[in-house]
Amino acid sequence: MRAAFDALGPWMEPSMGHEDASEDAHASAAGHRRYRAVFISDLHLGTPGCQAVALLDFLKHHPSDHLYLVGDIVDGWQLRRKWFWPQAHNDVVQKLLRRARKGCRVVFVPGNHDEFARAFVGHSFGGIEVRADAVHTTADGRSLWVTHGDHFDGVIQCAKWLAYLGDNLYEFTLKLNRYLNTLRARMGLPYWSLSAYLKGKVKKALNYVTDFEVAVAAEARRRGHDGVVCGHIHRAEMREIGGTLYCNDGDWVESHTALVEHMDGRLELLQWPASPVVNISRSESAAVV
Ligand SMILES: [Mn+2]
Repeated sequence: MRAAFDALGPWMEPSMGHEDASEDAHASAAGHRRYRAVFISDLHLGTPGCQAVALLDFLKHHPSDHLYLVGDIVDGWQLRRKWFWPQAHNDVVQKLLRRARKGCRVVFVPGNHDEFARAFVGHSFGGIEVRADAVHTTADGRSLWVTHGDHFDGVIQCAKWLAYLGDNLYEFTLKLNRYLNTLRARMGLPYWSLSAYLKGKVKKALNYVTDFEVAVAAEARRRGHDGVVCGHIHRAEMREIGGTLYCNDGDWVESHTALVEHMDGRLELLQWPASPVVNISRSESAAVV
């Protein structure tokens, strides 16, 4: 628990009022559109992979009435192993706290990487409410269940295994492939393609993604909601699954994506800096649902 409080330390720093006025002036001068709600997850603050600078810029350009932090905001797993906390990560935390101070309702739904915060469900820190999950009602009356999504790992075989594998694995396997085949050649064995083997694995991985999406949507429906907003699998997506709207707001490690609700209730996946959202290839109507 001590570690949990330590990790929360940056969240609880005193306000930095001096930047407020200038930033507000900047926001209104630039005429940034205001959104009803912004959903972000999988920031993984505390890891070198976190795209904190892009995220800060995104937050500056997307003021909102509601802000949902949909889990894996601070990566407690990584911080426990090695402390990594550059200024930009602190700036993100300050920005979130400042947003709460300025009247935005900020709700933090912890994920598995910041599960330490689950001990504080029902409390609020600097105006940020910590919730096990949340329900957001859109301007057009749709009820969205907001959950990180890691609880569905149990229903998806090997998802935990997948969670630990990243880009590093790919590079590692390429090296391994060369090494293995050098050995095989020495032993007079024919070339064996590890990459072909992995292609099969990747196909299976895509099945996990689909299984995850279907499971989360089904649970939202079972709970009586029109849709769900989650994160966790770092794959931005918005589509109907069996009549339930499945939204995954992506991540700020690779894809720099967020889900936003316009003032009229329209939901949209955004990538920042703006560019085609590469991750959501399977959705024909990726832009707006
Ligand atoms: Mn997660």
